[in-house]
Amino acid sequence: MSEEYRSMWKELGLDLEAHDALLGILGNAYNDIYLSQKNRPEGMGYFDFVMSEVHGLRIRELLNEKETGRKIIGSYCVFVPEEIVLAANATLVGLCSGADFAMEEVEKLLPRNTCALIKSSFGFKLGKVCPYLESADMVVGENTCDGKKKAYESLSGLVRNLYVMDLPQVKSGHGRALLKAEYDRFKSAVESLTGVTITPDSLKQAIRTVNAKRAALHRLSSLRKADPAPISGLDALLANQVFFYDNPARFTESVNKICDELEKRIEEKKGAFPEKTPRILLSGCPQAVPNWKLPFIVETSGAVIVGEESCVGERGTRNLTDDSGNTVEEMMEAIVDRYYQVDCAIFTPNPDRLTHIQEMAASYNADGVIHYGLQFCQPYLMESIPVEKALEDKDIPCLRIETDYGIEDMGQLKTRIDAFIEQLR
Ligand code: BJ8
Repeated sequence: MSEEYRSMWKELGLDLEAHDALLGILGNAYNDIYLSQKNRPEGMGYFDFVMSEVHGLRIRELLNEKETGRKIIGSYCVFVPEEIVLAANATLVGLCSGADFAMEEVEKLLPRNTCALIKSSFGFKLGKVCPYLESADMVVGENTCDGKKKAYESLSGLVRNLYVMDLPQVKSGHGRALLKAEYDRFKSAVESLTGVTITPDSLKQAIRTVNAKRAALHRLSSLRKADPAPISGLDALLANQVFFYDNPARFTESVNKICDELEKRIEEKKGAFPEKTPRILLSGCPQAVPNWKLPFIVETSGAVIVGEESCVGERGTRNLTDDSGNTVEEMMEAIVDRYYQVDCAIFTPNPDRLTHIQEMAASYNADGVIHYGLQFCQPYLMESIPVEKALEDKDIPCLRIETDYGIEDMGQLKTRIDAFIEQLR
């Protein structure tokens, strides 16, 4: 790593030794999991580069933005509207993390039986290894699951400027009104952070920018319906993960470029895996970088992942925001309408998610669904049972997995996944 990056990390307050260790693990995992894949689209070179610079060049860019007065806002959930952030001339970055770090320290603040995603976020803070978190001028927490909402109480003592957004748990008139009130409050908070008043023009432009990012991923998703699948699930997951870090316009362009290449591959019947490879839909908890364990096992066991019903995937990016409004208020209503459709398992009841999984399984021609639940994640583990039932009703085999970020259960997971794939052949 260049000396320039090291001094940048030091200025951000990172623990350089711990950070070196993290980058070492990340680099090795990336080589073993990503670069060892065969038949990758050439366009993935861009994402390989992004990952190799995820704590380097991208952080340099964010710090350059800060020097011009632009603010950086970090978030842990897809309910934080990027449209509002961009319209106020700020940048949104995802902060969720997918690796265990500083667990001893974490367990002094959180019960051991907290999900890995929450623990990991604390670990990256306590271990001083996340340059995104340390660059953020505002960190947004949201009242979603009990684990997150209680964890933010402790996180408020660890990060500066934690902003907590309340979210509805029930999709009712009251629920929508709460979401609208909270988005209005968030808009005011972002405006006062940046000193920029959102205008109809800036909000429309922001909606279009975020819509373009999502539309590029929709295009990518629909190309995965082909058999042979033109891109591996691992590579498609990476694009969905980079969505949360990259410059929006550059991301959109890079995904569209891959899609152009995938269209040609489909014409030539060139796949990431041979035709008739068993096709799997993944459903459940979000998979943040570098949580690639499950797709790695699935795709080295003779199946291909063709879709992710996840917030790092279709649940997060599924709907566009109507950009036809003329006033800020009309567009704020459109933003609420768009996010209100996100069918996170924290909602009760949550029938739309079951229907959406059935629809995804059909439209991606999935032979089976693997439900991915993080240990101690009550919303998704509870909901995995009705998900399995809804799939049974459509004669779609479902395997429910409960795991964490550790590698200890890899052998056991592989045995179960092998048997599941065998059943699909
Ligand atoms: S909209 S899925 S990003 S809350 S895995 S922390 S639910 S105990 S992440 Fe999420 Fe927003 Fe919902 Fe999506 Fe809690 Fe479960 Fe942990 Fe989770």
